[in-house]
Amino acid sequence: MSKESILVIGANGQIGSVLTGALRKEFGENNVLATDIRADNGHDGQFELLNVMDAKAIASAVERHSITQVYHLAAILSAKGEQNPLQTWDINMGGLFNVFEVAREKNVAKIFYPSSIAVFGADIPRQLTPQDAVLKPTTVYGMSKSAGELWSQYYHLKYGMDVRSLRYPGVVGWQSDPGGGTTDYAVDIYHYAVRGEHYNCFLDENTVLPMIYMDDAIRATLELMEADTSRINERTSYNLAGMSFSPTEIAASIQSVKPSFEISYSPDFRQKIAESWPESIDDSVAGSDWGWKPAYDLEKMTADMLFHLTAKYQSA
Ligand code: AKB
Repeated sequence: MSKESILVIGANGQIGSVLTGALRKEFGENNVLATDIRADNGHDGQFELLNVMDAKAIASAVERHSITQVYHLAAILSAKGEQNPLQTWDINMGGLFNVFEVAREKNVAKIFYPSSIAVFGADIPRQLTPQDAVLKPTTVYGMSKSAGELWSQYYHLKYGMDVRSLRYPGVVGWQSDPGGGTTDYAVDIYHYAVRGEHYNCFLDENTVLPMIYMDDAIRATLELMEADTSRINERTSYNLAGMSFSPTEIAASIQSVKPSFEISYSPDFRQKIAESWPESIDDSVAGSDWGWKPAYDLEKMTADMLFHLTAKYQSA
């Protein structure tokens, strides 16, 4: 019987919905409370409505469920965030402070805070961007994540809070839909391919970005959170890599299985965001500190995505 009692905030999101299932498998159905600002999207276990801007509601959930770990996944992402920069800052930072303050007051043992490759901007090597590259993000989402990383470190240094964080690349999975990100095209494209439809990509054909398959992203999160404290030397956030590809390359990998798939390109405002980010990430520090190693490359991901999405559409 697990001693952990886990709160997931943002459990209906792209990563949250898959991570909640994985945590329930690991720690038991009844030991993971899924929460989101939107109504339950079919979670099997306990679910409560929760707005991360409501500190009292977070405190009440933590108290009522004797929470020992919080996964704080609620945030506005890069593309959507640019529509209302000040509101994005308020929600991304306000939510973070609410979670950190409740965790500090209620002595929550461990917190997971997702960061992103969006923390990077100008003046970085764009190939194999290192762990300690300068952070000059140009989106409000990236700015909030970069500030959030420093606050994670601050709460650790000042209060001894065990906050752990990953800089997720674009996450690609069949189980859930992304929302409001610049890397979302890499999920959408598979849906169009499986439905037999033409895909018009919002990024330029040669824009290379770092991505990771959902299975790897979830495993990285669980491995980081389960690693012995002595192995966590980076208290801002760990660089994390899976693979890197351009829209042309992902299209070619789909066409190797579905030769009739067609793609065109109409870059929009997201192109500029993508161009400010790294093309590939050096995650060797995560490898040496807690043993991180990705399992999926583009070919393996395409095979898995097409298999699962075909089954999903057939059973719908
Ligand atoms: C986005 O595109 O905004 C996110 C991210 C890379 O953090 N997927």
